Amino acid sequence: MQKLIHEFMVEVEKRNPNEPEFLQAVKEVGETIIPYIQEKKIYSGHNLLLRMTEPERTIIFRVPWVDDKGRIQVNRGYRIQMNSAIGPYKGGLRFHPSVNLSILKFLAFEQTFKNALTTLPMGGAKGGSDFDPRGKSDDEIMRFCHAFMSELYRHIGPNTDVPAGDIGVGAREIGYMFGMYKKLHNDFTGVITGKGMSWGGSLLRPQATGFGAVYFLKAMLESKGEDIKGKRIAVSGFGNVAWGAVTKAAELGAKVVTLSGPDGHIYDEDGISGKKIDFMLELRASNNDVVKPYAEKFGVPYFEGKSPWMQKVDIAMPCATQNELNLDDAKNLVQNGVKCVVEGANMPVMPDAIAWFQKHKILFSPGKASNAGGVATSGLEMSQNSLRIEWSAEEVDRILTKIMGDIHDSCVKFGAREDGYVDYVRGANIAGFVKVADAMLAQGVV
Ligand code: NDP
Ligand code: 2IT
Repeated sequence: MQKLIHEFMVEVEKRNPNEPEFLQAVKEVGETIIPYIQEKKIYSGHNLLLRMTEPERTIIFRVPWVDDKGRIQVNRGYRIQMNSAIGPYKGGLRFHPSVNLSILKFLAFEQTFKNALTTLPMGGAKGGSDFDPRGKSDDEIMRFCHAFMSELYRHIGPNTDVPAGDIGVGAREIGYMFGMYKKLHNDFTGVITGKGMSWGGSLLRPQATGFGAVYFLKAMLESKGEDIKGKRIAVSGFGNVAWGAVTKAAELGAKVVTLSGPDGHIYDEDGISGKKIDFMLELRASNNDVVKPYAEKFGVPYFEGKSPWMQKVDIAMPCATQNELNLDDAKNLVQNGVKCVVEGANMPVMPDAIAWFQKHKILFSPGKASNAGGVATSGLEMSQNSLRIEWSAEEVDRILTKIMGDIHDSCVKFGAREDGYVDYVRGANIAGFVKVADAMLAQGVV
C-alpha cells in the first residue's frame, strides 16, 4: 500500500513541482483514499484521485489599480475551478500577500471534499490575490476589489461559480465585488455569498463557520459522554472564524482563554465573552495585524511571538491559517491534557502534529469537516437567493446545526476504528470522496 501511495505522490509531484501546500493536502487525502479505492473495486481503474487533483480550470489574471497617491499598482488574481461534479464551483476568495498557486490549489482541493460533506450541491473552487489589505484605505480597497472583479466576472455566475470570503475578504470586499459584477452583467443574482443583509445575504453567514465548528466540537464531545460547558478552549486568530467560534463557545458555557495574531497571543483567564467579543470586531476592522491591543485594553497577559498552544486547555481550535500548529505544539497540548482539537481554519495542523494527536487518541477533526458550516450556510444563501426569500436566523441555525451533526455522523460512519477511536480525517476524506467519485463515474470521462 505504501508503494502505491508513494507512486501516486511521485506522479502528483511531477505535475505540480514547487507547490508544497498543495502536495501536503493531496498526500493527506491520498493516504486514506488509496487504501479505500483498493478495497472498493467500483472506484479502481478510473484514475479518479488523479483526476481530482487536476483543476478543471485555472484562471490567472492581472489586476492593475491606482493607489491613493496616484501610483499604478499591479497584483495577481486567481480562480481555481477545481471540480464541478456535484454542483457549480463554490469557494472563497483570499486576499493576503502570501497567496500563490500552491496555497489556492490546496484550498480548492480541500473545498471539493468539504462541499461534498455538506450534502449540498456545490463543487469546489478557491481564488484570491496577493493583494495585502493591511494599511490600505477604504478607497484603495474599493478600487482593488473593482479591478479584481472587472476580470473575474466573465468566469463566474450563479450556476457556474459562486465565490465568497476568506482571509482578508469580508462583508466590505464582498460588497465592492458584487457591485462591479452587477454593473458589468446588468444582472442581480446570487453570484457571491456573504452579501449584506439588505441585498441578498443570509442571516448568520458571518457567524456560520465559527458556530458550525463549535457544533461539531459539541458532537465530538457528546460522542464521548462529555459536555462543552466549563471546558477551557484555546482559539488562535482573531478574524471571522475565531469570532464566530468564541461567540458560540461562550454562549454554550465554555471558556475561551486565548486569541492570537501574527504578533503573539493574549491569555484571558476569565474567558472571552460579552464586550470582549465585540472588541474582536474592532480589532479586525482596524486593518492591523496585532492582537496586543486586547491585552492592553483588558489588562491580561500578552505573549509576544508565542502561539497559544503553550497554554493548558481542554480544547484547541486553530482558526487563523494553514500550518500554524506544529509537532512541538502538539506535544505541549497532549502533555497538558488536551482532549479535543478542532480545525476552524483550513489545514492549520501540520501532518506530524495530526499523527501525534491520533497516536495519543486525542479527538482530532480536519477543517474540511469542522469548518464546513461556513460554506454550508453559503449554500443556504444560494437557495434563498434562488427562491427570492429570506429565512429567519432560527431557521438557518436549525439547518446549520443539522448539517454539522450529519457531517459528524458521516465521519463516524467511515472513520470509526475497531477500538472505538474515530479517525475523523479518514472519515471525512472517504465520505467526501464517495460523493464526488460517484458523480464523476456517472458523468464519464469529462
Ligand atoms: P480573517 O481574515 O477574518 O482572519 C484571519 C486571521 O488569521 C487573522 O487573525 C489574521 O491576522 C490571521 N492570519 C492570517 N494570515 C496569517 C499568517 N500568515 N500568520 C499568522 N496569522 C495569520 O479570515 P477568516 O477568519 O475568514 O479565515 C481564517 C481561516 O479559516 C482561514 O484558514 C480560512 O481559510 C478558514 N475558513 C474561513 C471560512 C470563512 O467563512 N471565512 C470558512 C472556512 C474556513 P492578519 O490578517 O492580521 O495577519
Ligand atoms: O474555506 C471556506 O470554506 C470558505 N472560505 C467559505 C467558502 C464559501 O463559499 O462560503
